[in-house]
Amino acid sequence: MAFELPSLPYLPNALEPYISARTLEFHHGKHHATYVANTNALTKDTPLAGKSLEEVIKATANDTEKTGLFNNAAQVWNHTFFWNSMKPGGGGVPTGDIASWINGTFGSLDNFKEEFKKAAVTQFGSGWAWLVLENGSLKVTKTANADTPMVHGQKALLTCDVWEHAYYLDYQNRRPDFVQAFLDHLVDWDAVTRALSN
Ligand code: MN3
Repeated sequence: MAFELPSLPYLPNALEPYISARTLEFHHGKHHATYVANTNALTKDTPLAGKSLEEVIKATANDTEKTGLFNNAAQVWNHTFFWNSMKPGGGGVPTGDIASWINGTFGSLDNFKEEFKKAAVTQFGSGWAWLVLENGSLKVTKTANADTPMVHGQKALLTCDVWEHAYYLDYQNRRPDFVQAFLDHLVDWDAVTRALSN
């Protein structure tokens, strides 16, 4: 069974003015779709056909002959997770256990946002900023290109795509402004809570 491009969990214009419909349509309909098509082409008629996306990612993570497949499969997963890290009317203040965890780990929500923003802005070139669970603790990380927490023994809780295609149409070179808008207006804290209990 081939992999399929998942639908966006909201309409393409739902995240405006922070992410335009034009950006989301290109990002989901072209970039994400291409990663899905490439993953299908590279697994077709191989022993990895029929495996889950997570299985394909873990099986290829340390195989230098499968870098192309790893990059595409991990990008499929990362993008689906990114769409689900956001919601219209997001941002704001988390509640419940995740709020206590954030405060206990980073001191305050503002400190967490500063640390996440720093990771996002200092990722040189393409990549991702993450909030992850590692050995029972919250941690802010960044990864390059398609790299993804699951191959580093971490559970992803939240991510922001900092490849230029994620923000260039709306923010040009102003990555810090995009990340600030993501944190202030788009983060779905309920999705973080769900990821934590998965
Ligand atoms: Mn992207």
